[in-house]
Amino acid sequence: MTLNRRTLTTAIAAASLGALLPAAALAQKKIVLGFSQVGAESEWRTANTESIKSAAKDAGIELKFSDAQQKQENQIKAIRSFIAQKVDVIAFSPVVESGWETVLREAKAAKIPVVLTDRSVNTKDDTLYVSFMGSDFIEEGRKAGRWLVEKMKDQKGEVNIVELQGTVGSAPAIDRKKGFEEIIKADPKFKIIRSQTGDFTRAKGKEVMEAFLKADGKKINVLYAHNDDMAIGAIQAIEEAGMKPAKDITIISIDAVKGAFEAMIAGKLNVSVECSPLLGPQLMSAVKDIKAGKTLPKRIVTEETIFPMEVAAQEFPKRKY
Ligand code: GYE
Repeated sequence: MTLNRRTLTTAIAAASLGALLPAAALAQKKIVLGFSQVGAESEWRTANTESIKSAAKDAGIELKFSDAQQKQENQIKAIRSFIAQKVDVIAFSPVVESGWETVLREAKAAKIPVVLTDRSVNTKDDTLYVSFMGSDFIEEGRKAGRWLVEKMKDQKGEVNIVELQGTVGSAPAIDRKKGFEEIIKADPKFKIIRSQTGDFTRAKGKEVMEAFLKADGKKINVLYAHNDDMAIGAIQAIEEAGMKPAKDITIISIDAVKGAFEAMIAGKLNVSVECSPLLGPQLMSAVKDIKAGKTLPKRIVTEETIFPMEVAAQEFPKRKY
């Protein structure tokens, strides 16, 4: 090959580009993810936060993390600040289902993709978010209901149930109630005699259970708690009232966190329906896919099971949260 002027310049340009490449690669910007968390209300939430933080680190994603202390207004503020900072992707776990349209439109106008994790929103316009990843809360409620129906199948008289609901207006509180009721309504012997929110916390679970016990005491056959923390708080209230949890009152809860396994092993909780908080790795791969221009499924459902107290001791060592 004869080296004319043109090929020579091209060769020089290619060589200098090659020299520049490693530096350019080094300087490549990290993906920035803004994440607005609900709060720190439960063992589940703590595990969820930990999963998101460690997965971001492992994935080399820069995480801007904001804790809303269970207040929607704080989440809206955080999302607006992520928009102002021009993050690459916004993810959040909406504390309640409604009231997100305005801020989601602002994110859309700024062309920042939004991923919902754990809890969903009830907007009609599903172009306002890219994907929703998390559990099927209705199905969790159904699992709780099916377990109870089976456990009480030979019971002749009425089964009086008290219910500790999660945060008012939140997707898991709405759906876990719905799924449970759908199953138990098949037999009129099942009666929810009281239902109140315990806001997903131990302290509130205990407080509300105390009130239930004061009002109905020995009439109560079953406690259905929308999460383990409220059940654990309620167990204390039951013991303080001189009754035996899991014996005098059958207790069903949701999450299957370590605290629930400890209570089951101690014979104080009958069953916990699994709800996995380990959404971090899934979220980070979704963020990378979005940046790579891939299309994500609109709904990514977490696979889960149910743990009755009989298997608790054997399962406990395998639990990751
Ligand atoms: O069950 C509860 C937490 O949204 C699935 O929130 C989550 C729920 C979880 O506070 O413990």
